Amino acid sequence: MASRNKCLILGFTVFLWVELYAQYPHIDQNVTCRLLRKFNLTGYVEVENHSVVIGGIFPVHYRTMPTSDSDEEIESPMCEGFNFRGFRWMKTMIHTIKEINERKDILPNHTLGYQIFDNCFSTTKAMESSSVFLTGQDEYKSNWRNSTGKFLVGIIGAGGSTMSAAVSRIVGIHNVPQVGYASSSSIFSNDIQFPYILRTIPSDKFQSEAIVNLIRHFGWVWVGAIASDDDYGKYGVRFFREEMERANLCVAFSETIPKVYSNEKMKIAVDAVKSSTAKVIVLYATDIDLCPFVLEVIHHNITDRTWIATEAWITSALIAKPEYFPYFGGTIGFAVPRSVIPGLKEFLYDVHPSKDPNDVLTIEFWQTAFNCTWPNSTVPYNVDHRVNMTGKEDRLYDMSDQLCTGEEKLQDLKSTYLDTSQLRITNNVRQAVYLLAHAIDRFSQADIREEYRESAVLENKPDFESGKLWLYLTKIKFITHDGKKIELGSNGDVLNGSYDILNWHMDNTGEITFVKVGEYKFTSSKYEFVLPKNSTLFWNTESSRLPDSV
Ligand code: TCR
Repeated sequence: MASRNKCLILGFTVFLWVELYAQYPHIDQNVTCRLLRKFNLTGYVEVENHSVVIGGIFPVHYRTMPTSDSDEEIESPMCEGFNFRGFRWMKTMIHTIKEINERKDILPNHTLGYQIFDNCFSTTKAMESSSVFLTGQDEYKSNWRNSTGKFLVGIIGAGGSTMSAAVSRIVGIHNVPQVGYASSSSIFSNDIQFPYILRTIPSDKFQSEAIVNLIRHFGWVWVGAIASDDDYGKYGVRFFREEMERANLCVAFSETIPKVYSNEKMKIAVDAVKSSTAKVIVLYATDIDLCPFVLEVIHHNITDRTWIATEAWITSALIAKPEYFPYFGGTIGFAVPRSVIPGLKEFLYDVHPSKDPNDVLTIEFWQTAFNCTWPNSTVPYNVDHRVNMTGKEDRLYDMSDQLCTGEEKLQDLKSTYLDTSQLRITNNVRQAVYLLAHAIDRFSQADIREEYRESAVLENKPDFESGKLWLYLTKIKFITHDGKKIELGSNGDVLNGSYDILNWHMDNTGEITFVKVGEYKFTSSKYEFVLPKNSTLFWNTESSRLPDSV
């Protein structure tokens, strides 16, 4: 019972009142403009009995749905398209916090609480979450230091670069550190623009360099590029183009995939691919943004191309589907190194909608995974249909006729959520939590002014400045559970790291496999490109031989 009380799982609606008293000389002096915004945020919160709270933001849905605002209320959008991978990331944050709380060697006298929200892969939701972190759930004053009696010491997230940038504009005002697990854009290396962002994923500067080295390795000189229309794709490709130029190689074309479906813009990108003689094309986008483009490639029957994948889609279940193999087989690119996380699998399996009727994410997970409706649930079960090839909305948003019994077996399920064979960004989430925990630990023990000691950080002394935690965060070095050293530079960037080079094959059961064919290691001053001659490479060309792109 005690643990149930401790654990407050939410399927709640947060109201935020913004009162604007506008005084116009020509109009009635008493005109009051009141804006009521209703946030529909979902996530998990456990703050009771913990001295410190960590925020988290994860994409558990693929997008927001349009809303119908009334005069009275401005409704925040609801979300749709359950993202099993994002749900795994969110659960990993909770798992890591629980692990740290049980450990005696980190923060022995304190435990970490959490407040975690779904951003639905949208900037709006990410910013709503940030407001709630700062103001509490139902007040309009900034009270991140004291209303709950806890410190919000930092935020894990917010996922993609564009979302993290938006969040930083809000929480950065209060110097709240943000640790990114997937925000790889090179913009965050600028610590004047983003003074409080650190990350456990390397900057794309390294990935763009790695791509050019891969291109050089295979002797390609004429390569196309397609990017998502956001801080990830645009800055990634910008760096890529600069590196190509430096290496005396040519970019045949460089187009973007629209964020909001536009037939016209999509056509420009597809036509560029179709009409170019470049047979090798870099796709700098996350899988969610890439999906409509992938459908176009299939629709136009574009085969005989070799795609260079960035880390954001190389192991994506959304794209690595056997039926797409004729078009995307032979894809080669980079991935964050894989890890095995002790105890995570068991933790992920420990999920059942009967545990808590308010745990709307678990109910939706169950309904979506087993294609059934949880009895008495108001959580819609939704089939994930994006805008289709003709640009028409092709969305089903419905409850399944079949009721869930609760006897459905997770063991029988083939779900990205439970697949622990490719823990890459998942491990970045874990290390982001560890980074914060180590820094709080060090800070709480530090030999700093007496009045700042321990109590200052952990008992909510009003003069505690979270900016001071920053000094510890950037100095932390630690060894991960799998023996890797984590060390960040003063701007919060990973100083050295590596990518696996993966190539898409099909195994004899008809599944796509991600075969590691090489490795790319880097520090800020040098790199090492390893792709042994005897690696088995699969090429999707007519001859099955290395494509020419000259
Ligand atoms: N950086 C992307 C987001 C992203 C991502 C991913 C999303 C990365 N890797 C894997 C989903 C799955 C890398 C960004 O926007 O910075």
